[in-house]
Amino acid sequence: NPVSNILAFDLGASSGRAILGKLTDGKIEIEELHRFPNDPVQVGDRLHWDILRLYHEIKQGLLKAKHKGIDLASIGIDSWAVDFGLLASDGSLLGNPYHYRDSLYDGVMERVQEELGSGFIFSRTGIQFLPFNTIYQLSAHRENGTVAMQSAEQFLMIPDLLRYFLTGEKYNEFSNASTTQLYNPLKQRWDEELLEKLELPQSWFGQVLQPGSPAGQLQPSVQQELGLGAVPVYAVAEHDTASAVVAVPAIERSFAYLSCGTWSLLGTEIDRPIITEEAQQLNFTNEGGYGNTYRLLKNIMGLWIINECRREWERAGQTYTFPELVAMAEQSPAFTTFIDPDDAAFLAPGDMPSRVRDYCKRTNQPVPHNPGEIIRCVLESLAFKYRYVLELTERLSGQSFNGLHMVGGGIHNVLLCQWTSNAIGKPVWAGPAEGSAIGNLAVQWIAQGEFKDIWEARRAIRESFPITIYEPEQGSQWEEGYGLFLSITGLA
Ligand code: LFR
Repeated sequence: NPVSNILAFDLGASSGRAILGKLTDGKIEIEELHRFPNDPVQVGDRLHWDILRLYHEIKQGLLKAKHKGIDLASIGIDSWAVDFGLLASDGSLLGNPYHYRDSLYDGVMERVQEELGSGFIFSRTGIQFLPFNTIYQLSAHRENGTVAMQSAEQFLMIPDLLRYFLTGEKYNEFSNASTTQLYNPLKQRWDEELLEKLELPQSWFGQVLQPGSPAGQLQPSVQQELGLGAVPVYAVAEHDTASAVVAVPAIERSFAYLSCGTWSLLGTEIDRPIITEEAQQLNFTNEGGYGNTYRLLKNIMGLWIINECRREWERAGQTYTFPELVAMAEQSPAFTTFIDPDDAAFLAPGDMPSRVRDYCKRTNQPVPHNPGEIIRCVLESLAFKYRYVLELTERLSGQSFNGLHMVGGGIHNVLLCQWTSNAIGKPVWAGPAEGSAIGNLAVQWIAQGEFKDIWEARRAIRESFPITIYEPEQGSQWEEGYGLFLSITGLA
């Protein structure tokens, strides 16, 4: 069989990469052609994504492929969810997209819930209540009468927008559209009643492509600029978490996963959304996935807290690498202090070490002082929160899991993988680390008939990438620690 070369652009909240995928006789190889920072830019009080820079970096990725003499069969883009750009009638982008952690969105969710009723919103979307969902972002822009809202004609999410720059064609995509909390999975279209109540024009919300759909090709101006041909562009599972779940190397249909990066997303893949009162109460989500599947999961704040701690210490003149911090945590005393990583205090960027200390003070715990103690507290709390959400996932889905798949860059943190296994008392299967990029590639290959279906793709992923197995370590401290964690955080 000839080799199939394709490219995945995977944009995360702190960096992006262009990953070349090569498929030879069912074996996948990947190569990182280009990696670039994705630094949000604060302008006054507002926090933006540098969308044109990201587009520039995508073109650099295409050029690097060209300079290596690679003939690309196709490309696809995935990114974080919920964020968007608005287009004017002439097709131009109205302003810089906002970062979902912008303080403009503070308190908006509560107002919209009050106005429309949480039950109304959840029953139509099946999506968890997160203050940064697109529905609340758009409501905030409407309340503030931002200029973009007045001249907008079309709504595109981040990967839609970049794909549009490349191809000139405007489409939305299902996995990402679901995260807006404006899409109705039962009716399989944008929810007209919700849009109407929010005074959002239906005409902004375009055709929603299923992941794996052809979505155009490099437009002539781009071909000319880069000296490339009419490379086909696919709408992949454009929500990075949807792509990561495609790449879970599961054998059985019923499996639990943890996509571990800036965020930790823990849940299971199901065929029909679970839109019940219990799901709403537990604030679970049913995000759209590849092949009409749904991701029943919860967002957990994840390594964001540690990244923000690092940034804060760096601002104070102390630079620690991630491995250094983890080593310091390992040497600090165990099960001393806990946080609920999903406390609202940890969502916005800022002085995270102080917020961890404040949380400990307000919950009458000893206050962690040095970085080792703080990181220990965060990592143990994350491992316990994983157990908590895993058990809720079992309850809600009526399944029981004999282990947890971990994918994403977070699996480089060996201590976190081991502690997760200790906390859940079950094995953790860690790999692959480039989950989102590999899922992005897999969807393109399935669309091209290189794989029969997602299960054949998952088998190839299992056989192509190493998977590290962590078994729970003996000892009852983790069980006792969990009890402490639950009572301190009030989750019990
Ligand atoms: C992970 C992720 C999550 C989403 C959050 C914000 O990268 O896509 O799934 O809830 O970012 O978009």
